[in-house]
Amino acid sequence: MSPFMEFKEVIDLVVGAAQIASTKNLVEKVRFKGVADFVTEADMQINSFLKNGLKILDKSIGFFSEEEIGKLTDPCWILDPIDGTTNLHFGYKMSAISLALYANGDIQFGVVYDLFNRELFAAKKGEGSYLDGKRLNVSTRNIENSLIEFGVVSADKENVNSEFELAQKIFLDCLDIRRTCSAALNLCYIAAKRLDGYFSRKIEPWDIAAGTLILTEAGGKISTYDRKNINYSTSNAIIATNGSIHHYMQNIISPT
Ligand code: LIP
Repeated sequence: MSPFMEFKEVIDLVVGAAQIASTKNLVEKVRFKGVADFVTEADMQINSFLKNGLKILDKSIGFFSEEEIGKLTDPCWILDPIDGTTNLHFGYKMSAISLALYANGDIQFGVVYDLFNRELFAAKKGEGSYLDGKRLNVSTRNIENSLIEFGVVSADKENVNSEFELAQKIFLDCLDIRRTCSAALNLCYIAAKRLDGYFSRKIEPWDIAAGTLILTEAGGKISTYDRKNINYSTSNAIIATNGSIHHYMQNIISPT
């Protein structure tokens, strides 16, 4: 039996919402939230579609989303209607809907739906991670053979030196690096052995809530730069890996 039976209607809602991102004029209609920070009409419409749909399923669960001012409650849905909005607006095909259920102080369920490849990543706490129904396990690659993704804070161009310095150091030790800008998909890609590590000095909870569970249920690790667990009520500095290279990444990013 699928571990996701109880979340079937939630998954159907997410897959249904993806249609909105296929509407050309909704993706082109863009508003600037800040430096290098866009919101399209598609983000707003997916937000409303899912908020209303989730409310009908269970009105006692809170709602915390990139596109709405609010705060984390327990229990709560954590939504990024489109993770990789800039990618979507530019036609760079790396964007996803990311939805997680936070309850009892942790993520209990997460789904990330790739808007272009139509791949569905999902995980339930204690029951594993799946890609289109197939169980996922992280790689066992060491740093020499690893592909590493990194995030930068696009809105803070004056303080990016540290990230590029770290990326350079890691680049010299690993196989190669990437920066594709959907943190949700980056975490799923580590779960699916397509990537081995990811780091970012500042990432928001909705970008990583679902991906964190998908990663850890596939055997991966995630921690903050100061070696703590993720705090889902605020932004975090994160290191996410296949587990095998976690010490290497921690030691290079924040040596004790
Ligand atoms: C984006 C992230 C991306 C990160 C950007 C941004 P958005 O999310 O997923 O990886 O580098 O700073 O936060 O804004 O497209 O949902």
